Amino acid sequence: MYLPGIVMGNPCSNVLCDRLSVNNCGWWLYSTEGYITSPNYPQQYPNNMDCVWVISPGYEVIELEFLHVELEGSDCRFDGIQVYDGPSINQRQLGRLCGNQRSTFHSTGKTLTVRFTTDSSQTYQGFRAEYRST
Ligand SMILES: [Ca+2]
Repeated sequence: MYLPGIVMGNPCSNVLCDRLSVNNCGWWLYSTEGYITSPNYPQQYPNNMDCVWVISPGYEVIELEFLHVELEGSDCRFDGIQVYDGPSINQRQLGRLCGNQRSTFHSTGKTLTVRFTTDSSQTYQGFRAEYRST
């Protein structure tokens, strides 16, 4: 479900900003197209990250294409990417990526949320993903 109050409001009034201030990664994206990468990309990402990006360009639907993914492990127990169909990590999960998995995700509404978490050891190059709205 699209929640315009959250998208248009001050992002620092919700729990997302607590996360941003702690980890200094992830942000809100309002451009009609753009990209996100893991911290330090294409150098190795840090341990113990929990990054959240909210993609909210304001058009009908969003396509998010992961062009490069290089994470620890292949079973999502260590480091991973989760994609949610809406403005927070409490929305329906569209899918997740680990290891070298790549995919393209489509929102049903105007907002997508991406979360990237890493554990306490073993880092890799991370990921780059591009999004566009139509
Ligand atoms: Ca790791």
